Order: sequence, then C-alpha cells, then structure tokens
Amino acid sequence: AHSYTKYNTWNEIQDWIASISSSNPNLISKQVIGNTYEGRPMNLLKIGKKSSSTKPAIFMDCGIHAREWISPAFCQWFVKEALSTYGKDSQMTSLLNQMDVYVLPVFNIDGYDYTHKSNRMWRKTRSRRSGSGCVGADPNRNWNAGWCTIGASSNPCSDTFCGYTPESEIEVKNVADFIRRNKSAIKAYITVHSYSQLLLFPYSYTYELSAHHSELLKVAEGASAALRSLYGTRYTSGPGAATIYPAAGGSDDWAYDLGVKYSYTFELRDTGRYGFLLPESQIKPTCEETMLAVKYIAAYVQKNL
Ligand code: 0X9
Ligand code: ZN
Ligand code: ZN
Repeated sequence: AHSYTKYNTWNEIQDWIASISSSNPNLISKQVIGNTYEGRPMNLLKIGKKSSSTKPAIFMDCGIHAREWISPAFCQWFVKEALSTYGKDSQMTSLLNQMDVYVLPVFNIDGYDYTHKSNRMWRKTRSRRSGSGCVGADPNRNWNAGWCTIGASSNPCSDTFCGYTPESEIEVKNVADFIRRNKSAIKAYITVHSYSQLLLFPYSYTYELSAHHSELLKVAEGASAALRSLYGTRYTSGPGAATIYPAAGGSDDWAYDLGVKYSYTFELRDTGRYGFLLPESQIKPTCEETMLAVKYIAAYVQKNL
C-alpha cells in the first residue's frame, strides 16, 4: 500500500495519482503527457485553484534518474502538503490561488520500475536500439542544451550516455514538448535529484555565468537557509559546472535557455553516507526541510511575476 514515509513502487504511485486526483477535484487535475518507452503513461499533476484564465505556473519533476528514490518521494510529499495546507498555510493558499504547480512525480518511470525489480543502481532510461546491446540513455544528458559537448558520453554503454540525438528519449521529448507548449505560463522549473545536498542553477554545459547569475544565487541561498532552519542540514548553492561538474544536456540548462529564468536542480540528502540508499526513516525529515526551500523559491517567483 502507498505511504508517504516509504519508497513506493511505480504501481503504488500510479494508484496514488488516481486516488489523490479524484479525491481533490477542486485543487488537482491530471493529464497524460505521453507514454514512456515501455508504454507507461506519464501522468502530470496540476495543483492550483481552478481559474477561467491561464495562471502562471511552476513546473517540478522528480525521478529523472531511476535510483534516486528520495526524489519521487519528495514530489509525492509536496502534493500531499500542498493539498493539506491549502486554506491553512497562508503562503500555500496564496501560491495556489495565484499560480499552478505542475508536478511530474516520476519522470523516468521505466527506469524507476527497473530499480525495484532488477537493478537498484540503474540510472538511465530503458530504451533499446538495434546495433547496441546496451540499454538506455541518461535522461539528464539528452536535452538540447550544449548536447553531448562536455560531461556526457557518446558510448551507449555509459551511465552518462547522451542518447543518439537530443530528445531521443521519449520521456525527455514528452516533457520538453509540454514545457514548450506552456512556455509563456511557466515561470520556474524545479528538478529534484539526489544526492549531495546542493541547489544548482545554470549553467552546467559551460563555466560561463548566466545572465541572471546573481539573482539565481541570491534565491538559492535564501532557499538553502530556509531548508537549514529546520534541522541544520547544509546545502551548497551555485552554478552546476563550478559546483558539481560540467555536464551538458541537462534539463535545467535547457529550461533556462528556453526562457524559464528560475531554473533549479536540487540534489537532496545525503552527502554520501547512504547515498542513493537513503533510509526510509529520512524521508520525512528530508521532505519537510525541502518543502521550505521549494516554498521559498515559489514565494520569490510569485512576488516577481
Ligand atoms: O549529473 C546529473 O545529472 C546531476 N547529478 S546526479 O548525481 N543526480 O546525476 C546534476 C545535474 C546538474 N545539472 C546539469 N548537469 N545540467
Ligand atoms: Zn540525478
Ligand atoms: Zn508537513
């Protein structure tokens, strides 16, 4: 059965998506933005008070990398908290009145399922191509942003394989198409990974600073301070290339270059003790502290619409 304090399987998450959206029709709706390589529906949740006109929006995805289980756990937590604090928490109420938050609970569903059934350390998608015996591409090297120029591999057997072309991975194409279609409404892009306790922003495909570097850094530092205020967890903020490593073809750089100024990558707990195998006992504290950072970014975006 589904629980917010355990790592749910894809089937449990799928049932949760259906039940949470049907039990909160006034605040949440779902839409399929396409299917994965193996044919699973990519359900995108839209959270916000219904409006007759298009509202400005924040897009957040979790689970780009299959083995980073705390990430989908956070997206589920976020949806629960949004619904249960609307009408109680003044910030959440104001946010959902004025904006919509799109949440993709699991981006790389095929990979996530594979980590539950076959290989806990799988990272990539599960696509196949004749001519290679190796499966999958890195869905965070497959975006059209300096694609495959640095920190990515053209070897299909590598864990950072950039794919055969930008958006060769259908999951990437489905999300990129959705964001392109809703580009004028989407004011912020948040993607959730693990681990390392970092809050990254563009660029990762170059060491050059983005045009909005100082503002993006200021917001990241505010968000990190908010996160730390709960349990003292320390995050480092900075542009991807200099803070973690240069790596092209990532979703954050792509969204930013499309025009979504507030583009952030979270790397959640921990710093390596458990790594991808973060114990379930840390789901609740990790999600509670991360909520503060995401709400900080959302409040800033809302104030600057
Ligand atoms: O390498 C990645 O894709 C991310 N780290 S992870 O350990 N979760 O794989 C960092 C992504 C930073 N952003 C870009 N490289 N664009
Ligand atoms: Zn990742
Ligand atoms: Zn809470």
